[in-house]
Amino acid sequence: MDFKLSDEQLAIRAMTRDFVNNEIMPIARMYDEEETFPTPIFDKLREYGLFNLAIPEEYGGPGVDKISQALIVEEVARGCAGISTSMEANSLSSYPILVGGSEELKKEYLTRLTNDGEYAAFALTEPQGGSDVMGTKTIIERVGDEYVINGEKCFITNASYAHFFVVLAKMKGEKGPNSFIAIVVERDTEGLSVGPKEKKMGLKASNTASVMFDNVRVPVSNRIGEEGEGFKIFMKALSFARPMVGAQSVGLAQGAYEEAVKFAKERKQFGTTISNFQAIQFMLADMAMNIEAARLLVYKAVYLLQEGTPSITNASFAKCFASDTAMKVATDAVQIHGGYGFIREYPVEKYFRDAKIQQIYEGTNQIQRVVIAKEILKD
Ligand code: COS
Repeated sequence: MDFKLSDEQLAIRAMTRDFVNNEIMPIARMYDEEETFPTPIFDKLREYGLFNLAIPEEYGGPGVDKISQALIVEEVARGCAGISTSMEANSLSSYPILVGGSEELKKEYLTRLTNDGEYAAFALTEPQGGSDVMGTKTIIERVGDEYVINGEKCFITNASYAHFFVVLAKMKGEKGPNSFIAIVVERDTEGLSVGPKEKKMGLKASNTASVMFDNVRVPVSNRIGEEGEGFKIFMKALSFARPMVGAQSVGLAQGAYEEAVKFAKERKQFGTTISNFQAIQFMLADMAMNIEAARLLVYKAVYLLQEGTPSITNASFAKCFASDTAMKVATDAVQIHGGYGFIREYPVEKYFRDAKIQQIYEGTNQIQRVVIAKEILKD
């Protein structure tokens, strides 16, 4: 057993940390206030090889290993979880193609993300429910050499900027896990429209919108895998994505914790810095301990991905524990700041708002527990 990062992984982390300190920390608040999409940051991340992290070199990606991907996501989220969320939307959209796509699909769509600088969006959640994937209402029907799609997806990251969507839809008249098709849909297809940008509590640098499909015709060649494989392809994709949400939560927690330590060492009450009070020390100690535990769960889950043995349970452990930790750490970081934690001048207010969604997206933490329990109780 070896807890050491390789020299290359340490170098990637150091480079990303520098990038985040110089390029993201200073502008995170501005993007949060203005709620604009940080295209210039994404262009720079691309230049540095810190974008499209899931895509192998053969398709123009940086080809980083999974641990390095997690380290990069962690560092970027320490600066801004809105930026890391939109950054990783291309990875999330790549997973179904990497898991189940033909070589032609991989070459066409993954290289458009890398070489052509495009954006993609992962379209799973629907207005009627995001947790119950089997209850998907978007319908897909084969007509000759095409599929016709009707339905609506909501809360779709980067929808306003996506050049194409990776969509899960249910075959007309079919039921059960084998009734789904995963498919790539071009943005400019007739009948596809994107709703207005959502106004959110946090992650304001990240774009979120609905996508509507009104008799959208898509060539059969855009299907990912076979008819009936869509559900499992999307579930497998989530097993790759959830550990990275865990990494993001660790980074966010780390950022909030560092702010809390700094403030506690500066703020004076009763003639001494508040870091000298045990009430504050215990909160800081719990933060440090839980962040470390979350980080180890995340690294274990990404290590299993890297080994080619993704674990559904470990992915859910990592996502659930790390995001609960991020929420708790951000809450306590605000508490340590007292009244200053509640005003926008201090970064902990943003960490607090950004933390909440970590417990909700890519499967709520209640769903993660459902997934874990199913695996425990399986024959
Ligand atoms: N990898 C591979 N196969 C998987 C899988 C995974 N991660 N998860 C489920 N499957 C398989 C199951 O093994 C089962 O296969 P068989 O029929 O061959 O036995 C099939 O898929 C159906 O699975 P299950 O019976 O568990 O489906 P349910 O409808 O009961 O529940 C949950 C599935 C709740 C786990 C699923 O709907 C889920 O993860 N929901 C949350 C989705 C989510 O994250 N939404 C937010 C998206 S924002 S990006």
